[in-house]
Amino acid sequence: MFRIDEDNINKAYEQAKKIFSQVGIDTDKVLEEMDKIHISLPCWQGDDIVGFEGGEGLTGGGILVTGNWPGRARNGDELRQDLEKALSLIPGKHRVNLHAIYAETGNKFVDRDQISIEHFEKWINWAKENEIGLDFNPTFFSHEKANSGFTLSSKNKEIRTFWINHGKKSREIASAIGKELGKQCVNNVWIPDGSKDLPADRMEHRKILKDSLDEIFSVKYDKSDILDSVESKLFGIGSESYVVGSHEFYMAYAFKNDVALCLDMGHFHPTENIADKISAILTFSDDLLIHVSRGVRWDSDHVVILNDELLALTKEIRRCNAYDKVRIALDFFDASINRITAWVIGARATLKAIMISLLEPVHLLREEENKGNFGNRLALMEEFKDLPYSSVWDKYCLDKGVPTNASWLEVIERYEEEVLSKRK
Ligand code: RNT
Ligand code: ZN
Repeated sequence: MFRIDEDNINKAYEQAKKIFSQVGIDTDKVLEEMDKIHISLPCWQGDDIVGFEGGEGLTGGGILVTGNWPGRARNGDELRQDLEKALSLIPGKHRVNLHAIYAETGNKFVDRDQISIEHFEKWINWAKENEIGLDFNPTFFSHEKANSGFTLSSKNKEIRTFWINHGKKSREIASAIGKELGKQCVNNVWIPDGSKDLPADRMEHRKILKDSLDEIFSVKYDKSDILDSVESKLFGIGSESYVVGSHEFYMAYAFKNDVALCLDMGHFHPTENIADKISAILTFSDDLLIHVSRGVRWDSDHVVILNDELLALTKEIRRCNAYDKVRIALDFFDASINRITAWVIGARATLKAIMISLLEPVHLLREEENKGNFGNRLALMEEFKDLPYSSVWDKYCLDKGVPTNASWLEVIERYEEEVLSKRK
């Protein structure tokens, strides 16, 4: 597999360092800044969002996993083993994002309104051993009480109460995880509620959702343990005409109630880029969660790659000087390729985009902007596109002790042979 040898990586880095210093960028400092970046890996990419409840797997929710690559993780031990493999191929120290359905309840069935911190003991111990943070999500899908298409916004009181209790349990768990690990745990609420065809009453469900959220968030926790967030969506499969938790709904809710907003890159109009929204939101809020994803036609969750949308996002975070305010969580799921490969592609692409944003000579762009010379500004943006970013990236991988270039694929090939292929 493609790999530049160590000597050449070091030489190329020294060269790149000089080039970047000519445009006022200190590459050594950027490498240090990268140490402060911790992105969250979606545990659900490892098992096609099946979870450990022993049910039939992902159902409803307007999300869909396709593909049948062999080797899906079937339990907590396998999932953690796979995550460790993925993390070993990603430079830096990162986080893992859990969903409530990844509770480990032994052989006992525990419904979602009954789960508690003890069911995440193994995850917590594992996170401690690996010195990583954990994030959390209540799971409002793949459950008989979600079959009507409505959960927190359901007109049925019994159903709604069940999900409110699940939301409360999840926050309790998330804050306990944050406390245990000494690292703030982001607890993100996303619900699938909506309808395939035109509703006659859009208002009622939104009022109910507001009340349900009020109840869930009425319990106060220490913000150093938990950051609450709410995630909007434009449409999903089976909710094409109406989504209760729309962008406007949650933006208003978040600002009024001091919870963070979550923007998922795949949850807006196909030509709408969320990069422009960051400065608008951060004018009014100190926190923002981004679900880094890739929308393709009607699917909002393809594996993230280094494309223009991703670069627009990271450059904007950098230009807002907001890497300490914006939490970055990957959100994708693809079962048609090796699942560990999927994690590593998405994580490396995101980190590369972050690094490129930190290496961009923004001050020179601003200089032209402040002079009013927008032609120069645009020209410089174009010229800066081919600065030797890859030489700094290779050095970063080398320094962090992870495989450089495409050589990580050899590790996956071996793992597939030795571990995944034996999962029958
Ligand atoms: C679904 C949302 C949500 C999920 C995860 C599994 O459209 O993006 O974030 O992807 O909770
Ligand atoms: Zn998402």
